[in-house]
Amino acid sequence: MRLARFITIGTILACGLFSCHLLPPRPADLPSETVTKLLERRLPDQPRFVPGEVIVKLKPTVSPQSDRLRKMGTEAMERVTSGGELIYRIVPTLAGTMRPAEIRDKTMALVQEINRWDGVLYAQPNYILEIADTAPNDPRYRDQWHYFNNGTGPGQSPGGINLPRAWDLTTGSSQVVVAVIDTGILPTHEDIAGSPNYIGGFDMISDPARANDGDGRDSDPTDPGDAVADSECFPGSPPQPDSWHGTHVAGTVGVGKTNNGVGVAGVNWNVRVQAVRVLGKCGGTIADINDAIRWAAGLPVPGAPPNPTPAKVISMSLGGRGPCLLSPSTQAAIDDAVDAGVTIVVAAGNEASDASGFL
Ligand SMILES: [Ca+2]
Ligand SMILES: [Ca+2]
Ligand SMILES: [Ca+2]
Repeated sequence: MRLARFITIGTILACGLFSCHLLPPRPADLPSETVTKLLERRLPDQPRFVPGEVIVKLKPTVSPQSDRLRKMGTEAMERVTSGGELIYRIVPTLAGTMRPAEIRDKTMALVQEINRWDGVLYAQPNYILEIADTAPNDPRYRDQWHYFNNGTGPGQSPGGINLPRAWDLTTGSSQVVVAVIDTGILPTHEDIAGSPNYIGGFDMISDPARANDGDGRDSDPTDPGDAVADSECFPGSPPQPDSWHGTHVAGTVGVGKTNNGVGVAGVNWNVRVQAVRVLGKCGGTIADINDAIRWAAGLPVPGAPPNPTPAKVISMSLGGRGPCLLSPSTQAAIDDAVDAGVTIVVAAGNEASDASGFL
């Protein structure tokens, strides 16, 4: 993605976004083993994608070449994305006879082949993105270090954003809607229940198994948890506890009540926060994320109701390994949202790695 097109304050925001305490139970109450697992959550070394699926953008005058697809053992799914892309997939009966490595290889071969066809603007895998790290390395960051002034002296914190001085100037505006594209939210959390800052959202996860709430897309972005067992995501994938990451991020933005003597304070005391759910068990697909970006921006998404309160700011604290050019469909979604006047803020991660190496 052309990072210059969005506000590249990811490092600052990432520090803020990952530092919220709005977790039930509070991290301090979690078993140390669980905390260790959360801290060890890292992006995989290689980009992951949905086996067998290819996102394809055709030129406007071109129609899907069904015969050609059939000969290749593929078909076009009925679903059309918010970017007008089609999703091709290996025919399920064929995929069922293939080993996982074969499906992965065939998916990449299909991407290369289809990109060579006349009339194709781009073809890419349906990448899977994940929480862009859950926490910085120092577990004590949870003690509001992010509110401090940046520095290493007494009462200071590297990466701190000096919030008390900012609050002297303003505690934010209820006119600003921030969409948090993440794992959803826990609306019954003691600091969120009854908060005027929470205005609902949408659950954009199309795969019920990934969604973990019993269905595909729906209007309730409540986070049912995203814990996974050993090897549940792919062979050898580590077990993970529920992250409650979306609640965590939204809490830092300011979805809860602030200055109420309960829980934590948000960066913005008066903001309106919309939860758009895309990350479930084993992460979320780029096709769902692209649709979530456009929905949050107030743009149409096939099959989803219009967003009654389009966002001025979209927060995406998620990522995957690989350069942005791997996903032209996401660049298109970002461009559409920016053209609609939305500021997009993305995590730069907490891994001291060049942000250009992440989707
Ligand atoms: Ca659902
Ligand atoms: Ca739901
Ligand atoms: Ca509070």
